[in-house]
Amino acid sequence: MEFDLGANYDLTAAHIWNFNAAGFTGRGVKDVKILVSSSTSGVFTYLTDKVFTQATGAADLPAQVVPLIGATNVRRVRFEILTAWSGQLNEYVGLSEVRFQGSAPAITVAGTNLGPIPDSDPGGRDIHFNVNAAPGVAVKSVSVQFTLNPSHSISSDLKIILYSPDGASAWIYGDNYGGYTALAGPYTFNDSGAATLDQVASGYPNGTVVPSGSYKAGESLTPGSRSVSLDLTFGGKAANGIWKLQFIDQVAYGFPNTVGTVSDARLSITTNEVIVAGTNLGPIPDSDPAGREILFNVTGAPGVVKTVSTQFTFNPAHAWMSDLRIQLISPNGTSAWIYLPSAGLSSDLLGPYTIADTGTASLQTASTGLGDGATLASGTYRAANGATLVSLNLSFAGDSPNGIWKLRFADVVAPDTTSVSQASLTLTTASPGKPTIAYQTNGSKVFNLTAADSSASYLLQGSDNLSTWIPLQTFTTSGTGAASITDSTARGPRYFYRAVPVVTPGL
Ligand SMILES: [Ca+2]
Ligand SMILES: [Ca+2]
Repeated sequence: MEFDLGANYDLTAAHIWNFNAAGFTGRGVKDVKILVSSSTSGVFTYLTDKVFTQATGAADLPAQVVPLIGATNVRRVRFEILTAWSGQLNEYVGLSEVRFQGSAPAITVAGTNLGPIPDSDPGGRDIHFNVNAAPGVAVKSVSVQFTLNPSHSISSDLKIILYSPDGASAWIYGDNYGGYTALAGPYTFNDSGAATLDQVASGYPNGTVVPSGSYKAGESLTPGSRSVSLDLTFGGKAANGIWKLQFIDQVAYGFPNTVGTVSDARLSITTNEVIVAGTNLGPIPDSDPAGREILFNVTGAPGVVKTVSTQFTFNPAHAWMSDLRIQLISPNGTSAWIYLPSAGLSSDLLGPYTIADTGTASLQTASTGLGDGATLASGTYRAANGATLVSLNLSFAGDSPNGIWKLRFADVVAPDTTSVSQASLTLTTASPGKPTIAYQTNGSKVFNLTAADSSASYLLQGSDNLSTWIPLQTFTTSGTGAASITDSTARGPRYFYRAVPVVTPGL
């Protein structure tokens, strides 16, 4: 049995619903060998052997969550079914449903317009990388790689610059010491490199080839090699568009091979999305408002929160869903209701349910009209406080993404019970920008923002106490991440402004 995921993903788990026709659960899959492939037609490699749990024939069975370790950059998954639960050799065999859980790996794009670098020509050669990710996806980190074949024999003759689609640039390589080493590669440039290519090249005698490897990006305009952070230069910018890697050959020498040919180039981008699996899964104590807190530990995410969604699954289904209250709490203590009932409902919750601003109905609205014992279908729903929809993005926009997030489940009515069997938190982040305020002689104030994300929308908020923030107006930034907003409203003697990145329905 093969699954084509439609794109490449780093998988963390498979959710398995085994064959579940009452009286025929022996046709369910028992022993299975799992293999993966990174392309639509390439070879499969062995990943793991698993035993899928036999279904019982009862309705509303939860999925079995099968961890997948080492399943990176997967396009296709193959289940080689070895046995059925009946043990019969010629059994019919099947599954009810399969879902895969994971995240998008780095976006890697091969360069086009490869070829020779024109000698002594400031126009140079531009290698193009056409990045076509999901709309609104912003850059978290950047890595670029190239190979010169034939090699370039006079290293000090070259300079190499990377441009993002909005025109921002970073030096990849430049020479500071007049090197006569040769460049061939492949050379990879990213923030985890230890030294610039120029620093390493200076340690090699003239005429030798600088070894391939991983380097920091660096520039040459000032004495001494200086490194450049590609992540700080390009972080938060829109990923989509044409990136350019420019090779400029500065001098014509009377030697062969002083030009070089770009024979291969790749750009690799990771995005600003963070997906964290919940810990402290388990039973929700019955008739106990303290409840159970699922924990999400977010570390190392750049910028501030832009979008928030969460997913969870119950096992077994919880009858009388209106026993439950569900709340998401950020590391700084800000909270938002996912589900706070304002109507009694006897239908069941099972999941997985994704709660996101992209959903339409709340859990309560979607369950209204379901009968006693019916189960709300898995899908994407809105957070809500009673009958009022809650924007998770707006609730947490501008907060720090890092720290322990909590998803609090309380079951306040006996006797029906359940456990939380799976939960995850997904955040995207954006630069908060750098604000300054200019006071005008007419009493109005101009809020200037720079170094914000060109791909994000922002909401200007005001406060007279630094704890309650009032929405003033939404705005977008220019291609360079700058904006200027005038507030003409008379304010009290102490008034504060901030801008938070927002993606909100209706805004
Ligand atoms: Ca040259
Ligand atoms: Ca209960």
